[in-house]
Amino acid sequence: MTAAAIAPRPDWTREEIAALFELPLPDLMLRALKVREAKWPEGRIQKSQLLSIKTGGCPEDCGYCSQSAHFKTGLAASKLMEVDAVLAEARQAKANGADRFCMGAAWRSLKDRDLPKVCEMISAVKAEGLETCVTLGMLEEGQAEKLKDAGLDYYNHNLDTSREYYGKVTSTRTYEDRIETLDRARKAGVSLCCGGILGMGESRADRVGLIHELSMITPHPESVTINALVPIAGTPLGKSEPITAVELARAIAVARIVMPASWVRLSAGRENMTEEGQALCLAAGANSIFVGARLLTTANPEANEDEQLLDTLGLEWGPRSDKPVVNA
Ligand code: SAM
Ligand code: DTB
Ligand code: SF4
Repeated sequence: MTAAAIAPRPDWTREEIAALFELPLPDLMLRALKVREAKWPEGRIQKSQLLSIKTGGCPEDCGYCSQSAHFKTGLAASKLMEVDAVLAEARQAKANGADRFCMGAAWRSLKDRDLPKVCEMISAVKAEGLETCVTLGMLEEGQAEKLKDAGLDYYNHNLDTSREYYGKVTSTRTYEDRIETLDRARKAGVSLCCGGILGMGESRADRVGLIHELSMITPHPESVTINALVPIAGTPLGKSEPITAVELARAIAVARIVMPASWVRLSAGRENMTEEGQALCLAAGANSIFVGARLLTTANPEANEDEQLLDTLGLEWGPRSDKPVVNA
């Protein structure tokens, strides 16, 4: 199949996406691998590294999150970090081979009073030769432009699940609020990193709904982040039935097919997965992971474990220049 035959489409229907999920696993994987062959012939794995620049005490009630002030999770809240400390972490990430550095804050929305410091962080990280990403909650008009001017490449803002299931996960904001912020980032020329979480008690139909919503963002988010729930004791979703590796791999393969030119990241949850489970997800078309021993507040595999994983699979890390093949 040529790259041109696999142009991103904004008009996927829920039925088409549901039908992909229903395919026998090898057939689904084959479809995903054809996309990979046409669009990502180098087949390398991109490394992003996270840092929580402002931890805990969040006024939102996302039922999966260690950082919500609504739940007793035992996490200590802290203030916005200093720029120098963030820069030191970014340098360390670069030395570890990461090419994107994502700074996360446990905020409902970005306050103008914090903007100058966050912009300083972005500029300092960018000057190190890293791609920059931030996830700061909702954005007001005009804020995304300031972040962009500071050197922001990506804004992460997840839809998390289907529109129908969203109210079961979070009550303090709406799906439309999320989409509005995504629009604001896009309008300012910032690339989008957007995805969701699997294993929150949602149904297959909700997973279909999430990917359908992502596919209707035009153009598709440049990065699609697929998280497996990291269960947090004390949160409403802390005792959810874990997603199986096969279902996670299916969702990744479907995302790879539906959003062929997007980076698809096997995101949170790898710490609780076997090497075989991760292998299945990478073979299904994921071409990015979070590296570093910590995500935001929870553990992630150590660097040597990831080296071992890639070695076992015969995969290589991707340089920043790796880009999808553009359609003729
Ligand atoms: N407060 C901002 C927001 O919610 O947009 C940014 C930080 S928030 C922690 C970033 C994303 O991390 C969430 O949208 C969610 O998809 C993901 N996340 C948070 N806790 C998680 C968990 N326990 N397991 C998996 N993903 C999680
Ligand atoms: C995303 O989709 N996953 C990352 C990033 N975007 C910000 C966050 C994962 C958080 C996992 C739980 C924690 O470490 O607190
Ligand atoms: Fe706050 Fe983000 Fe956690 Fe929701 S996911 S509680 S908005 S930090």
